[in-house]
Amino acid sequence: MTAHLAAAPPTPAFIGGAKHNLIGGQWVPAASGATIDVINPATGGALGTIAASDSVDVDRAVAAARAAFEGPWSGWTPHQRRKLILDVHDILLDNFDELALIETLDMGAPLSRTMGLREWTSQVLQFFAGQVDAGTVAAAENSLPGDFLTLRYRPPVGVVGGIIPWNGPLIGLWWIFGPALATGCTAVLKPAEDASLSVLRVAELMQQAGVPDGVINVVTGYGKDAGSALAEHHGVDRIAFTGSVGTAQTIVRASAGNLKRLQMELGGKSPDIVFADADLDKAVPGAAMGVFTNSGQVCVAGTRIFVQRAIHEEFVARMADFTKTIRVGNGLDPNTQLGPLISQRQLDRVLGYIDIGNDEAQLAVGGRRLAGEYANGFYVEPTVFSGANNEMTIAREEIFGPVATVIPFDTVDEAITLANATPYGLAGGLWTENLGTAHKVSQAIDAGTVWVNCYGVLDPAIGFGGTKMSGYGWKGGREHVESYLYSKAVYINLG
Ligand code: TXE
Repeated sequence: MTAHLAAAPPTPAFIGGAKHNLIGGQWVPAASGATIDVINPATGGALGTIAASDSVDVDRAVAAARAAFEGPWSGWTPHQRRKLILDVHDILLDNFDELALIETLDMGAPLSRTMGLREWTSQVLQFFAGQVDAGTVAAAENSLPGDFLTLRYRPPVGVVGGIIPWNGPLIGLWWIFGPALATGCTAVLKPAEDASLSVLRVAELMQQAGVPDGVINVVTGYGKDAGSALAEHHGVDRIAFTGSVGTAQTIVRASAGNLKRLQMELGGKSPDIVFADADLDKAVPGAAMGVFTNSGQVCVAGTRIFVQRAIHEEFVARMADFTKTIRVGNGLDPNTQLGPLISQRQLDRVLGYIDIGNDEAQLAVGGRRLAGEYANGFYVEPTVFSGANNEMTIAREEIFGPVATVIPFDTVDEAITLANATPYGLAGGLWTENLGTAHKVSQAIDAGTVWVNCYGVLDPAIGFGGTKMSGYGWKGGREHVESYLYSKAVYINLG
């Protein structure tokens, strides 16, 4: 079903013109003067430009972050940092309608989703505000012979480089700025070339909230220029990356020069298992939106839906019916549930996989690019393939679009084997009314996060992360904050 845009909200004054980098508190163009056109994925229209930065700009940003790290910021108390994060929280919430609109225009997600990030942003910032004591000095009881005082410190690691993708910059930036502010690190963030505007506006607001110059820096540009320069830079102590496996491998190699600490959150081909005893009124929309949310551009998307054979036919029919009710359209329409894909490149990629799916399996619903008034945007219908098996390309490769693959299974053990037959290990889900099955299967799925009778729920205080080829390093929770600190012991001989 397509949603029709009636009256669009007014375009924020921030949109349009040339956007610059934030380096050491100054907004500056790329040293080369190069820019990247910003495209609205809903219309194909232009939204201005961002800086196409390279290693020269990254050098300057890292120098600014280092100077800030070694400057007065290092003397800020945990209480001052907590107050700063809460001030950032307040200014962001006061301006959230504008931020959501910028995100919708820049990366296509509907307002129904981006407006919903207000509550999430509030939670995540409050969480990090509560973590400012993670580095507080701890004195250990003397365990040595003689008269010793042992102190265990947790100093901040230093300058953190963040490289994030385009599928949710308003979420992704907090996994870097949040722990950096909480621990006293400084950061250089490179957002994705396809979606940088909301990050730039957040950075402006953070300046207004009083974040000192150089503590957060934003350098926009292509991965091969700005991203690789950050990954290689010897002035960067830690890299936090979210994106594709191939790019992660490049970054791991590039970061070897000064042995950076790394956090990698990569993609997945997550299983979502529907047992015959599941409540289908919940499982059908739950599993469907577990794939289609954000037009399938979600790292944890439950794209392999395993359905027990006894209910397989009924499930496919009900999922197809549900999918037909999903409203696809311009994200500015408050009724839109799914917006466009991020770019022509991503549209081509997803349509390519749909072609493969048509050869490999049966198309149950969807499968087309939207035409007519949508022809200039990058829209694709939510799509379900059935009659599939785990060996097919559409069941093995991350599509990162609204494409679900339904695969039948017979026994609990078979479901577990199939679910784990993937190089990825980011997430998984299962739907059952049987407590034993819920416990057994949730423990057996090799993944960092498993949902039972729900999908995609996330508490920043608990967090999520991956195993296998989905990466390493936890996002959220105390563990995440502690990964921005290192351990240091001081032994003092009092004798
Ligand atoms: O990802 P990249 P792309 C998957 C998804 C998608 C595919 C390709 O399957 O279809 O990856 O997307 C920066 N050094 N995910 O090409 O390249 C880049 O500028 C340093 C899953 O957009 O990984 C951007 O800021 N940085 C994923 C970021 O890396 C480099 C989200 C991500 O881009 C770089 C996104 C380099 N050499 C894509 N090359 C998820 N886990 O959510 C690129 N970058």
